[in-house]
Amino acid sequence: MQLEKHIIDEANHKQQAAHQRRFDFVAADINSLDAIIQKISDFNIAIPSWALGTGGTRFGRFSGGGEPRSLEEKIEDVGLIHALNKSSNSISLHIPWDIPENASSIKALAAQHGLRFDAVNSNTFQDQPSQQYSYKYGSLHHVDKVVRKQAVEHNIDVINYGIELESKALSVWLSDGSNFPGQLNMRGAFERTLESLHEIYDALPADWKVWIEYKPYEPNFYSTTIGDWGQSYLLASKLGKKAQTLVDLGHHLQGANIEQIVSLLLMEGKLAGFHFNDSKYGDDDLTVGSINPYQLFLIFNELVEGMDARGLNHATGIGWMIDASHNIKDPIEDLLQSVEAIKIAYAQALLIDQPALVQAQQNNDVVLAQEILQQAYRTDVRPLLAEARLRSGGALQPLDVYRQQTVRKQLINERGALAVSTGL
Ligand SMILES: [Mn+2]
Repeated sequence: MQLEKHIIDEANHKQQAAHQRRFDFVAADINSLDAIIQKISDFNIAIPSWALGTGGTRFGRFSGGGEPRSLEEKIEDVGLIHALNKSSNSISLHIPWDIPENASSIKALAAQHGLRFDAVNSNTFQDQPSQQYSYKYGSLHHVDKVVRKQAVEHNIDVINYGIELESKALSVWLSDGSNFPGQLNMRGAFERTLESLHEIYDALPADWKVWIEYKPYEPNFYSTTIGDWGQSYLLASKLGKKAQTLVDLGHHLQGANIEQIVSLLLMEGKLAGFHFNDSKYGDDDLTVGSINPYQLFLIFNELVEGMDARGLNHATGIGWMIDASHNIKDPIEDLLQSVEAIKIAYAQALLIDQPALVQAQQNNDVVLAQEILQQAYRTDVRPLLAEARLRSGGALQPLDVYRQQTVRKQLINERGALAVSTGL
């Protein structure tokens, strides 16, 4: 299904007076208001194809009903999100869960919804029925060359699918690691991973990047071969300019200072981009901003400051993507909330008085530095986001419209209560 523009316009009309009151209140104190609203409008976050279904856990999976049954229906769902929030203009595919059988018709369908294709993601953490060798003991780091070769070839296949869709990046996350001490020679595993990644790197088109994701544990519980940003950075540095480190917010041990990691990767030109989610304990894949919105704001402070220092365009300088797939919410509602939370943190970071912060840091005025950050963080920027959506043709209140239009009920009628999306 598609949401007609007049439905969004009618909903906006009803909310216009209340919006204007809230907007005028916050706008009165903001310098270069239109430039900030334009930046908020330009900032889009890619939706992963695996987030349109209800995620499961190792204990079970509870479908929410009306889940997309095909890549085409996943594109339709992202189209719904984008029609409402005008902030999700691309989709990130996971191969082999979402193989585009006919690239030109898939591209045409995406274009109808105003969408393009973000990074393509390979998968060597599961065995597929068609493959010859198992990844039980790893893929790119495997001790057996034939397994590594199979995994390298899969990644090259993914690049080729991506070329047809006009993607510009391959995103690699490896589950390779060990469950028990002694299982693996860690240096050997790293060296084999580097060698495999070199072969993949050599297959990248000139204008492509490879994004190397890290994760400290799970599914392996003793060591992960690309376990932290240092290991990813080391690989990316050895590979060359087209390789960068991807930061997934859920892939850190508790208490890790992610904003510092981001700051230094940006400094080195090695920050590929983000996988957004939130977590309380581990890689929980919770809705962005649901647990620790202040941390997200602090990360965006480093991003905005660091991107400005390098002259990067905020919207396109690095990759922005959600990587979450929670198990009880309506996935579309979850994604609307996540995009909103990301853009709130971004907008708040844009409001930080950077010259004053620099001065406070120079003076070692710790109290004032904190006040400057929290002045921005405690500003309710939601009316700015709503205004940016309004100006872009989206909904003032996307979630309200989604619910008023009973979209999920219609999707269930169309696809069935038992429709199950491919993926996790
Ligand atoms: Mn991720």
